[in-house]
Amino acid sequence: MSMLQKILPVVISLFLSTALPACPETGYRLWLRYDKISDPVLLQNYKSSITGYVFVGNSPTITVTRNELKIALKGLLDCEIPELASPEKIKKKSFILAGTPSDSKLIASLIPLHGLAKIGNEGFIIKTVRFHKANIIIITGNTDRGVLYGTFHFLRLLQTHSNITSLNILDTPKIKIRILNHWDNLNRTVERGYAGLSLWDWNTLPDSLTERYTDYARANASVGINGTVLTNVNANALVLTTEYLKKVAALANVFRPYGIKVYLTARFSAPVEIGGLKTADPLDPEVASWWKRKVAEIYSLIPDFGGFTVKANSEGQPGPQNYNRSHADGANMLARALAPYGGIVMWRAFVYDDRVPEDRAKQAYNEFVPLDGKFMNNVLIQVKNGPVDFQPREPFHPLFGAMPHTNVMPEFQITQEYLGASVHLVYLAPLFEECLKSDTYARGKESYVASIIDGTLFNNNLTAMAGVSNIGNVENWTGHPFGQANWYAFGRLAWNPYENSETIAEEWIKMTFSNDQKCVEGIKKIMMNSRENAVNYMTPLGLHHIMYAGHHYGPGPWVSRGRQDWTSVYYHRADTLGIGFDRTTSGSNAVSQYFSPVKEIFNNPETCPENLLLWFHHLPWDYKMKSGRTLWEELCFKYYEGVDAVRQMRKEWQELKYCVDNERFEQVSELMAKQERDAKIWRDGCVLYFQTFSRRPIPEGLEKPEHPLEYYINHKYTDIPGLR
Ligand code: BDP
Repeated sequence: MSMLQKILPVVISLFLSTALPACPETGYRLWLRYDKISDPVLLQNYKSSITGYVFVGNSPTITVTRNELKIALKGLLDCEIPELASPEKIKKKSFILAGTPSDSKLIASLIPLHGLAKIGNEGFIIKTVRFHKANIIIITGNTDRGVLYGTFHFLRLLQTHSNITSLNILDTPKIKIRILNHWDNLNRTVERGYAGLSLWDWNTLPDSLTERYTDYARANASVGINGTVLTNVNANALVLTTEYLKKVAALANVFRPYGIKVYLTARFSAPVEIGGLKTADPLDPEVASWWKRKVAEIYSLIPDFGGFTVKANSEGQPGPQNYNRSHADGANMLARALAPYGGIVMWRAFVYDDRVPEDRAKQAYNEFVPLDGKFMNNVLIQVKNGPVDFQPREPFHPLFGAMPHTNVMPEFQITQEYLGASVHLVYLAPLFEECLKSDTYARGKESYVASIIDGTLFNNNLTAMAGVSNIGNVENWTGHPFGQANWYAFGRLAWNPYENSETIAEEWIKMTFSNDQKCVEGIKKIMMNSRENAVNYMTPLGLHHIMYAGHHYGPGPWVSRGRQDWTSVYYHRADTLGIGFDRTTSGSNAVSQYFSPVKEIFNNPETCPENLLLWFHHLPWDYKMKSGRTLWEELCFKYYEGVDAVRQMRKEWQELKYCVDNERFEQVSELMAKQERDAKIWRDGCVLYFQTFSRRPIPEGLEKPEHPLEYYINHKYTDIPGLR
């Protein structure tokens, strides 16, 4: 063979690999990309540590886990890693051994029992063990689900280029139920959804089960999410009919191997609407037995059904109060039907009514605290992170810590209803973290929200955390490529509510974009600043609920018509004297719902954190802020700071072009341009509107708004996904 003949194929393949464009990046793979490890030294090191793998056990969970590892290793290590036979006979030097100790005597002999005793039924151990001159990486747990989570954790180590030479990891979730809430309707529209239609294609279910359902389950399992409520909290009783339950069962079958249970929203009036009863009164025996029969039917189709989420007597939804019964009467009636099967009820505390002459922020507490101790053990009260409604910034909800004899779970919103939909880059983990790390003082210092919801403060066995999903059927799942980070971060925080958002961001960036250190730092900076920036250009200094009525995307501080507690003027209370909602002891007294010293801190404008000032106080325009500026000036500066930060972020993104694929680079660049445009609309609309009360100039040196106030009031958005 001539030299030319020898090198020709190499030259051709080299040419092809450089000349052919890489596959276009759609974002579909989320953080489970499994591209080849770019660092050649590390790649070699991983290859010599993983020369084969063996799984023991053959449950559906082990099968999908084995498959995940196989695909991932092939991608990451760029070669087929052999699956080995029985571990005892292996001659290899370094391999992975995965399974439970009950399926493998070898694992049982190598993993200490006291370790296994610590990890419950979902935790895992990853440990490098020396055995007959071989290094074995053992991935184990007490159950196959532990092995599944351990395998995803191990893959995350590879994806984030971590050292795997001598592993000794033990991890277990701190919260039992880690659940997404889909606000998906049966016609496939998604309430507050900005990423296309619902994933659930009810027309083609139960027969057609697309790959997407499996990939959804994989993504959730990879971050530890173990439950999904398929339907909108504004529920449709039809989903409880036999026809739909069969479709739900088909999805449950797909999700089961990944450790994910399905849950449904229960419309309280279902016994009337689909059951033909005259009433849905929870104390009526016929109603209770209708639900018992319905629940029995559900479990006959879905043996591991999770339970119900219920929005009752809230925003027009039916509930027990329609029959003069309490929330406890309603929740317990459903809980009794579910209890024999191990099912649960997540009963939402998002209850308020404009006919109640009381500050909306106080109503949930007033309604639920007197019911503390009256709920059954399989009920959780699902509380939004703040007392109003998923605003860019709210204080923590005063119900956290106020119901020591009740299971209380938080609900966060992953979909960005009030934070720029799928157009603004806003990394939400710092918002979630702010709530979780708030000290309620319910049992003295260090009574963090996290320690209430993980059951440690009040000894609850049943714990949960819910996130309102931002997922739809668009190719990249979330619309904005950075929306994926919010899904990811929710899962990681539900697994460990003490984790910090920066660590989570770093992991996600490495898995989703690049391990290049400069790149990671650059993207992380953008993400970590993004939530505060959005607060600044939307609702600085504790302002809240001043968005456009209806779609909630743009500003609407002028909204004053219709139901009072749905207007903006109800919340900002601006007048010629000042601005802000007086919730002090001399105002609505919402501060009294917090424990000391939190209530005193909030009650005094001098000690109240400035970022919550106008949440708790109505202050004069000339009130002196810590910066030395007046309140009016500070408000303007914050709004301008917000827009300037978006401009800065755009510059920083441009510098990252070298490490981001073209598709996502361009998509994010375009979205950031829109974000700047719309941040400016927020700023200018709000500043001009509040100026009509403050009657003071916009401080020297700040650019003047482009248009008069009327322009912002009449502005219509034509290019924002999902706005209706
Ligand atoms: C509000 C949303 C509304 C939801 C409601 C809820 O605007 O669409 O139905 O929350 O959580 O923020 O029930």
